[in-house]
Amino acid sequence: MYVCGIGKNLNNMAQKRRDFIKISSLTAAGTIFGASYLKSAVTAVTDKLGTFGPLSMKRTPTYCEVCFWKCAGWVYKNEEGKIQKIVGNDDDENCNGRLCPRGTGGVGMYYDEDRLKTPLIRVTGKDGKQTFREASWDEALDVVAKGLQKVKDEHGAECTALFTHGSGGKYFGDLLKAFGSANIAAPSYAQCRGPREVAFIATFGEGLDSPEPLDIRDTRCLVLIGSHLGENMHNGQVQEMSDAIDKGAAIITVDPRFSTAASKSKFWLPIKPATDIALLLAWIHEIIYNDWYDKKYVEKYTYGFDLLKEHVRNYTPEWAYGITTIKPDIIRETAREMRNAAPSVIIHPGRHVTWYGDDTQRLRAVAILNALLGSWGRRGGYYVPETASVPSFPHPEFPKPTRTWRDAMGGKYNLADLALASGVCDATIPSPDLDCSIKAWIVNGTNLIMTLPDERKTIEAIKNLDFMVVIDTMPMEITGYADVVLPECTYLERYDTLRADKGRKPNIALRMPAAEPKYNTKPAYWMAKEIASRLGLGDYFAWNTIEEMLDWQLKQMGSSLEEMKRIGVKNLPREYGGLYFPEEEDMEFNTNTGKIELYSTAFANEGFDPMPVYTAHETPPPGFYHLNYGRAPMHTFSRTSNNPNLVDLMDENTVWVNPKVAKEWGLKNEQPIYLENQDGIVSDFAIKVRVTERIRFDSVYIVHGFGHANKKLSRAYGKGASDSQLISRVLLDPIMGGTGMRGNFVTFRFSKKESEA
Ligand SMILES: Nc1nc2c(c(=O)[nH]1)N[C@H]1C(S)=C(S)[C@@H](COP(=O)(O)OP(=O)(O)OC[C@H]3O[C@@H](n4cnc5c(=O)[nH]c(N)nc54)[C@H](O)[C@@H]3O)O[C@H]1N2
Ligand SMILES: Nc1nc2c(c(=O)[nH]1)N[C@H]1C(S)=C(S)[C@@H](COP(=O)(O)OP(=O)(O)OC[C@H]3O[C@@H](n4cnc5c(=O)[nH]c(N)nc54)[C@H](O)[C@@H]3O)O[C@H]1N2
Ligand code: SF4
Ligand SMILES: [Mo]
Repeated sequence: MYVCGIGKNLNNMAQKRRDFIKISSLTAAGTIFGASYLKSAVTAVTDKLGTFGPLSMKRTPTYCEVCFWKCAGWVYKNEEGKIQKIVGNDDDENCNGRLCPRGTGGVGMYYDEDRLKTPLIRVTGKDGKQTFREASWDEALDVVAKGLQKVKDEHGAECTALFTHGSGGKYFGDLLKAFGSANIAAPSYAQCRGPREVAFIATFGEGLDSPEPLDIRDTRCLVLIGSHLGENMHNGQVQEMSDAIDKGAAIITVDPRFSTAASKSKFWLPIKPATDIALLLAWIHEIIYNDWYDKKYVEKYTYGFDLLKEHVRNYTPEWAYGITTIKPDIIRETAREMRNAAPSVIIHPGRHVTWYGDDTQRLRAVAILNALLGSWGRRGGYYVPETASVPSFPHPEFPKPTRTWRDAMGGKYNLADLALASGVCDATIPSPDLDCSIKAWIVNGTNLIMTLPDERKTIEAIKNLDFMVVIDTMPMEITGYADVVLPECTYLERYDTLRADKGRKPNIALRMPAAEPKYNTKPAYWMAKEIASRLGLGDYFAWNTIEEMLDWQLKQMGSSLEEMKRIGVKNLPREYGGLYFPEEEDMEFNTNTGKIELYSTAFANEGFDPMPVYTAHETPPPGFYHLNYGRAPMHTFSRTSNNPNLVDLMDENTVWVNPKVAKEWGLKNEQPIYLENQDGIVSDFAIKVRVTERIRFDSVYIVHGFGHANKKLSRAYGKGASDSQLISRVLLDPIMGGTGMRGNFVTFRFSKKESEA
């Protein structure tokens, strides 16, 4: 397809497109996109689970933890009390009653016989080799409390840190704050959406968070810049995108790869990697110089329009063509498409946006384009979300730490609004510039070895620690380096905090156990409370049982635990009436000027370009290709690659190679090959080649989360290659410290030996 030309209007190519997508090995998920797709994919997974019982089976409410869209659902059990299936809750806006394949396959997390089964204490050196002895909970928790207390006594509580992803973060976060540290970091910020949040805060005065407040269902034009919805299975967005397509919305996909979303698009722009800012500037130029922007809106709400107009004067489509390889007429045509749909147009802000180190500026360009088209606060654009406010169970005030992670950043990244996981990792490696390097890590629900770029650095940091405890459900790579491993039961076996997501309506959802914890596993809230009481911090966890805490919270909100057990999800009325789109009202923006800042005063104050500029990035040397990576619909990061149900759908990743490149190298489909990056790092395992037109000749593509090196993962071990291992070059975003991960190049090696020679 790529050879057909740059940026073709794909409207007349439907048949070819269908043929094209058939070659996808994404099975059902790649071929059918809409509601029927979701149903068929769900059936595919549930069929693997065996027979369904009657719908009179006992059901308990939950919200999903297979990814962080947190769809609410019902867990069904058969007569013997065995968990049979999970289905979506009809009242939940995140899923509208339908889970994605991963959510349905969440049952596999519960049944996975490779799970962590009992607390573990290290017996040999910190080598990642997973040599532990089994311990009782009492002993393991004592060791954790002592390990943390020793660091506090010797270095201060500020030298401890929490890395977390998922619901346990609340409890371990409270524990750490009570202990006296504010170093709470999640890789879902500096390795994911951080640059986007900073760019939108600078422009509109607020970040987007999750779920993003995008009115996709009513949009008339959706522009996806590397957001591969359909492979990125964030449920509500995928459903709304298929609804929008059914209603005739135009999709414009900018992606060097022919993604599933591209196959559903009116326009596919196979951009040269790392050049998106040039395309965005050319679009801004077209919208402004053709007078296609929303004049009333821009006049009323924005700051810096004249400066922006001058700034983009020379960024013509012809200029961008030379950089992006997207033809000028396609740039013009797509700009017109957006303008025709405005204000019901969404330039999608993306989510995993840490690509090339200038990501905050790219997302600023995205935010500016949305502002010019007037889509913020408009139907079919960005809606105004509301969040339910859940009262905190009473506890003493947290102490104020004397130092925080910010003090370890050397005055950099002041615009980062959350802690940087990569920054806290760096601050663990002793340096003369630091008052104290971090000495103890609590790692909850994040496989840092595969999540942070440059694993060599992560391992070096860990080796400098006095103490590390890992809380996980599976023997993932990170557990191999822990002093103590605490096995958490899965989300199907526990209560958790109420889900209070933002949305068109404020809402809450309950997760409660559908089954007793298997093996000798426990919920995170219990572990945190036990550790707190050993550290003399029991007052911060003053509830006796989590049921008591939840019931207290719910009663403050006019509900009860008993009600939530029955309904699972409760949608609350909007506090300020029914307006998701206050277009006729005056909007206010929490920026320095009170306006939407096309010219960012906050960036100018910090010495950064107040308006986005394009800078060229390195291109691959001869014989090397951009290492491009992304999602598969049936897997989440590295967390599902051992899940028996999901492994049935996809058990390894492949490396996508353009036919031209395959010919040059003599590569055949299914041929196992090693990948070597620009720093001489060779993938631990061979990965099978997939020859496909769907990838540009200057790039290869692999799905993230495979290539596990831990033998205790019996299904995932040695399957495919790990992108994380090959991401050794990090392009740091100077504005907020995000770790750009797409500046890595790989070449092919026919054997592991050849590259070692
Ligand atoms: N190379 C590379 N790196 C990336 C990305 C990429 O695409 N490529 N993506 C980035 C993005 S967008 C993000 S958001 C981050 C995600 O990063 P992470 O959230 O760290 O993702 P996972 O690697 O899946 O790690 C999740 C860990 O949680 C464990 N776990 C699962 N369920 C539970 C539970 O109920 N309790 C506990 N305690 N543990 C549980 C899993 O076993 C696993 O070890 O990674 C970022 N890093
Ligand atoms: N199934 C599934 N869905 C998920 C997740 C999961 O693990 N599994 N994780 C969730 C999370 S936390 C996140 S953050 C999101 C991540 O998903 P997204 O935010 O949608 O996407 P990315 O991972 O950033 O980007 C992947 C796409 O970017 C394209 N790309 C690569 N280089 C370039 C470039 O230079 N320019 C452009 N325009 N495109 C480029 C790739 O070809 C690929 O299609 O997915 C979410 N949804
Ligand atoms: S999108 Fe899928 S995996 Fe994510 S929370 Fe929803 S059902 Fe679970
Ligand atoms: Mo993410």
